[in-house]
Amino acid sequence: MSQRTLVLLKPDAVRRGLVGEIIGRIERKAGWAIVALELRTLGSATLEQHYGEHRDKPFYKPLVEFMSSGPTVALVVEGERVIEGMRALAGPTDPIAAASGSIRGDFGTIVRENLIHASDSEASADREIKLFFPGLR
Ligand code: D4T
Repeated sequence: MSQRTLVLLKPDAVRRGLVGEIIGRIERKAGWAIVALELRTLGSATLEQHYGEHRDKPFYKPLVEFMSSGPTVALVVEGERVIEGMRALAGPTDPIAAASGSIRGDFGTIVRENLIHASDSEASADREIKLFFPGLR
């Protein structure tokens, strides 16, 4: 089942020089392909839409501040079961609980600065791809 998913390499990943390492892991998954990629600093309008479900949570404001604190790499990855697969590659939200071998498990310690976002369902992927790459066919 070929799918597309929206991936963000968050400002901590860019600042720490981990973009090549993380993209390399994505590229090495057999049959997956990057079909869109852009470096950009996210504004509050985009982040309000992207993280709208968390608007009322105590971590929302610091999360938006962190996510707009520097450039992010946004990409769309296409391939077999890529939505589930990218979540597995990333590891769970809390990097301390994430297994070694996952991106968050190998490089993270802080929940907010957990390096990477990947869409969590087909509905989220559709919505997020339209938000970040409205012209993508
Ligand atoms: P994203 O959406 O960035 O891929 O992360 P997850 O899908 O793994 O986790 P999430 O939606 O629950 O959280 C979104 C984002 O908020 C940060 N966060 C989360 C935080 O700063 N403090 C917290 O307590 C939680 C739960 C990290 C990811």
